[in-house]
Amino acid sequence: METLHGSPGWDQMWENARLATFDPAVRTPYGQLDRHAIIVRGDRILAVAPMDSPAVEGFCGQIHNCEGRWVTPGLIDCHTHLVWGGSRAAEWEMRLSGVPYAEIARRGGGILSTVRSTRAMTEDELFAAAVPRLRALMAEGVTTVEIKSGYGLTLDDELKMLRVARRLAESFPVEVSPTLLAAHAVPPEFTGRADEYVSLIVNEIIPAAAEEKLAEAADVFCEQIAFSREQCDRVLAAARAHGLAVKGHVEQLSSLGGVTLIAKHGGWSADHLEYLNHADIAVMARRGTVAVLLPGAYYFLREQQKPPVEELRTAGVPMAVGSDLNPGTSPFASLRLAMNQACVLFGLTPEEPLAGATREAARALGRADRLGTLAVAKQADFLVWDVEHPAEIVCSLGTNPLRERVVRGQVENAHP
Ligand code: DI6
Ligand code: FE
Repeated sequence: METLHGSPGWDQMWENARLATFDPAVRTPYGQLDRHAIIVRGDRILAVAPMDSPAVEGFCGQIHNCEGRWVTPGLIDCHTHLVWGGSRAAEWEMRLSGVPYAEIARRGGGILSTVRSTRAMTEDELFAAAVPRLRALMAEGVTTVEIKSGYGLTLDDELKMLRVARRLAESFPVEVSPTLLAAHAVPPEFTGRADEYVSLIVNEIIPAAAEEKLAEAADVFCEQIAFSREQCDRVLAAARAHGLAVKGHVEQLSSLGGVTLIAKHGGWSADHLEYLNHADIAVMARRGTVAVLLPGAYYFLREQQKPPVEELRTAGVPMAVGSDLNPGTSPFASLRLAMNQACVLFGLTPEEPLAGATREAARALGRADRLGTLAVAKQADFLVWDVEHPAEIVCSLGTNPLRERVVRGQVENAHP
């Protein structure tokens, strides 16, 4: 099939680029390489080469001239809850007037109010509600996105959410990493019987999600207002037994030891981490667990306790940054805003959240071998930006400097 962008089978080259490769083998800030080209065959990067190299000078194929622009890997949002029904803006209004998040949750609001709305919607309705959120993420450069369930909390409603995630992946040029978060809240019909709900997750929901290949990982909310360490342990053990990867919302509002649980099960990532303690940092460093920072929730909840970024850095724990896009604690569809917040609120350098939304986010989704850097053999997912410096991607909000979005070697509409 002929396309506007040339015949398939032709190699393509993006030339005259300034690359922010985030490749650890390139020992400059941002993995910067000036006057370089990326040569792509099919959906893979065949070469990353200087403009005066024989590979570039002798190139025969379709040429895209970047005219000196910056090119980064595609952005990866490694933590979102982007499928949901309803709105929690009125609850936000209450929170602003002083009612705490945990108190709203105890009154049946919070996550459970979204559960009511989500259960009441069909798969088609949930899909339609999710599309603008996904489009917003993609428009600012997201090429891979993690999407959690967790607002269904019955077998059918959790699978319904995961089917919406699958449909989004089939409908848009974006890769989706679907995560089962049945252990997000105790559903109202199980009030006072959390262990029985955990049994339902372990015996029915996890096996069904794994069987239908609707999820590749399982997540838990290990928190006083959600599930205990022991309950999370049961969920994660069952997930592993069914071949799912694991991760967790841990140490967000209190320190329950969720991180050691994630490490014990060989988890991809431990997320939030405001109340992470010193011993846990050593465990993460040893196990290579990615610390996923979610400054959006910290900002919207007006938390005071920050994750121990300096200690994570010193210990060499990889840090990723996600949007945590959800209707309650992080209601914005912008990974660039989350990266900005990571700098302003948590003290990251601009390079850190950019690495955290590319290389480290790929690691947090078990995709480090294929995504996250501009390097030979990686998937050709990258972005061409109208910026003078990569920090501008993180710094200058409100305008969108994304010029071109390349996914699996195909030029996609930058503003879908
Ligand atoms: N932690 C969060 O920040 C979100 N879920 C979680 O476990 C909040 C989700 C919500 O409030 O709807
Ligand atoms: Fe979350």
